[in-house]
Amino acid sequence: IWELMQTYQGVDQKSIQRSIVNHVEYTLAMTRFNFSDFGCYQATAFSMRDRLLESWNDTNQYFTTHNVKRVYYLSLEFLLGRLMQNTLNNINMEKNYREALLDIGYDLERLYDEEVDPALGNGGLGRLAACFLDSLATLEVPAWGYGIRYDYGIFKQVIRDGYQCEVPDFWLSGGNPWEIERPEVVYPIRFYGYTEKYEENGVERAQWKGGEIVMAKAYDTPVPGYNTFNCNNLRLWKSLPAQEFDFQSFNKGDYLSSVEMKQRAEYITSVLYPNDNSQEGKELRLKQQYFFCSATVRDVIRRFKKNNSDWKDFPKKAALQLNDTHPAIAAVEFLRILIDEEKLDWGEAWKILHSSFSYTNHTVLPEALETWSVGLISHLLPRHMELIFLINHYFMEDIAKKYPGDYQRMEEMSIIAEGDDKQVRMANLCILCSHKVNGVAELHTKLIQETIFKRFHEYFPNKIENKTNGVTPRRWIHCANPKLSDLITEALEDSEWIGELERIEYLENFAEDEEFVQKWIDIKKQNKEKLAAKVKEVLGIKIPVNALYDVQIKRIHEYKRQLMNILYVIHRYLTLKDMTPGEREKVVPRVVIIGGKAAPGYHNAKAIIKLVNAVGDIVNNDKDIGDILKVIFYPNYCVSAAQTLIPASELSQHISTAGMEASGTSNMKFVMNGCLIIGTMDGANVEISEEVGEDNMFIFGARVHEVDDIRHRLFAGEHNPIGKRLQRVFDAILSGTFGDVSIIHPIIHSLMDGKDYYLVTEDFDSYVKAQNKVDDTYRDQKKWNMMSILGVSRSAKFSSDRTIEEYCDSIWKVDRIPIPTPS
Ligand code: 26Y
Repeated sequence: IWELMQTYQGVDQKSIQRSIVNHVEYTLAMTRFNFSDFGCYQATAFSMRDRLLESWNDTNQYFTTHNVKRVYYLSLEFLLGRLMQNTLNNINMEKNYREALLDIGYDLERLYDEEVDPALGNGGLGRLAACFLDSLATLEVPAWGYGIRYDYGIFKQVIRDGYQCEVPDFWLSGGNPWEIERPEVVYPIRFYGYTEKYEENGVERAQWKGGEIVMAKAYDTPVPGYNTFNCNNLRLWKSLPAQEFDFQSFNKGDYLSSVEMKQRAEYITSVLYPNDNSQEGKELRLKQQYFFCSATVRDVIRRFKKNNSDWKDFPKKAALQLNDTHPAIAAVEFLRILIDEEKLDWGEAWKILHSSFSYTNHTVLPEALETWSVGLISHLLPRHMELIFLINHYFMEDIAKKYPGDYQRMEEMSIIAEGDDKQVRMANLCILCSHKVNGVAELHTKLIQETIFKRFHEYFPNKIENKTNGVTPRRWIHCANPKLSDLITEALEDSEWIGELERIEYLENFAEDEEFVQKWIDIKKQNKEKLAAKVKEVLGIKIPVNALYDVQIKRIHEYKRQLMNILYVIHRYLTLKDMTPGEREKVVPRVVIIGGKAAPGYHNAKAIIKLVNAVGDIVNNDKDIGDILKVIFYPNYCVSAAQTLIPASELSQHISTAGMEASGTSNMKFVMNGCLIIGTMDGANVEISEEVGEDNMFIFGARVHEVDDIRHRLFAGEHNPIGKRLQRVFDAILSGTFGDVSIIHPIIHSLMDGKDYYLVTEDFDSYVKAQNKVDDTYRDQKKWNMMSILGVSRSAKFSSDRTIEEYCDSIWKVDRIPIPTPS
């Protein structure tokens, strides 16, 4: 064994080169004398994976031997982004690889661009899961992510004639060198069928039988932490047919239908649903949820049983976190296994379930709260439906005891929404099954306590708590903005801030240091140049570098109010048109960039994309305007695009209607990159303003407590905030100034009719004022840069390391377990 241990992968130049070239020849079967950039990328990734697997194995072995408590993060989405750069930085090998590659004629940065961007998520929720994985590994918490290995990630957005088109993203076409297929880790997963009741030792028991079986196979991706030998795991499940042929139909001579069945099984994990914040209720989606939850729960139980024999110990060994209600059925599956298979009684099983599960809520939007029809669940998962009814029955008994006769309250708290088409409310189910429920920013948590979960908060006063989101400084500062990272390291005289962001506060001392500020300015300029080159390459549009870069990048949604942004841009354009050339020269030049995907079925969001493109077409080609205003719709916004856009931004927009954005996480990334925020008092903006100071942001708009009343008055026609400026903008749109944008006309008309649910017309004036203040401040570059540096120095709270520490302390009760460094 000792001799075999000597094969341990070296970190010197020769070892790295040898392992890359070996992979070129033996893994990729290419000639070592001539290989493409893509081949080199693949071989380099394989050589890195070899190194990761050593620490991955050591870590798991150590955790198993010491029988430690593990965290399991269950999520239907993991929006990882590219892995090579992040991995090299986390394992502190970027320099070694860069030099080793250069020596054989390859440029590491070019290889980074060869990697596909794995996009197994929609937006904030999926990206949060990815940041959490990085922090969990960095903090040496024994933790596994569990999810689905979709064949198709979120669609690629292509713009044709100003409209969004969706192109499938088959991200695995070039292979995936980061994952390890585990053909030995497979579980059978049942669907449909029936339940059979029987008696055993005088106890009535149930068993789920029949239906059809699909197999779940595991694929593992190592998750290295920053500056630690620990390496965690992300396990994703792929569906497979239970057997190559369905012998029954095969024997009947129905060969084709047996192949069809095989395809039906594979279909389960084929595509990520591209909706965020609005549920579709499709059977296939429920199948995905159950498929992945069942495989995960079985896997967790198997691991528990390796070292433990007493079920009571389960909560001491496992904490399962539900990323929104999407994996809610895992709780019921766990209960089913404990009761039907492990033969525990209800009381014991419930206690174990309740002490090990917890749930994060990410939204208050009613259309995003999942419900599934009782009919569908009964058909697909008959035993689970029975268990849900039982859970609800016991709970309703408790409520009736505590509030006799209060039927209204019982109706509100019931898991089942009564009516013609009975529905299961997944959030209510999750709250009941969990010992802790959390919101994702202070304001959001307060809102769920007072509105959607009010009754639950009264009944379980210690259950719902806050865990403000965070983002990983490794990807979002160190990798995305390496020059800024180096400058910070130079000023603080060491690089420990990357793993302990609290240390960044000392940067405050440099906010007025002329030499430092000049370097700060130069870096922003270089990042802007890089973005400008990208925009030229992708869109063929030249954008000036001396303009203020104003960016709004996120999923397109009415509540996020990209519409208000573009209405303001039109106002700015019309105002510029009114000016003399001399007056125009005094205006702060701006490049407005908007990017984001619309859910394929979300008509109004797609109309907004068309409007942005149409405005860009006119403004960008208007000779009067020239370089004073440019309007860019940045296509196919994704994690890798964010890594170029955010470091180049000077102003970013987080302008949702107050109370509607649960947290937002890109706001945090922008602050960390020295970008100022124009925003409403919503989500984590509130906490950002507490940290960086309201004076260092451009805050505007109605506050949460005002929204309902304003909306009511708008709808009742008692209040009309549309002034001359906004009316002129509407007229320009409706009269064809931007060509045929009739797709947006119905939205404009409803705004004019007061049907303005998102308060665009109400907030427009204070938005314009805030924008004027932006221009004034930008003219004073000294002040602007000071605000920028102060923002960065006060951003420590928004590291996901802080968030994860809070989850560990108050929800999961797990310890950090650094594994011993190999000698
Ligand atoms: C039910 C299904 C259609 C669905 C799928 C995805 C519902 C919601 C979602 C995604 C929600 C999401 O991304 N929410 C965002 O979570 C972030 C992380 O907590 C928050 O920062 C952000 O405000 C919130 O919109």
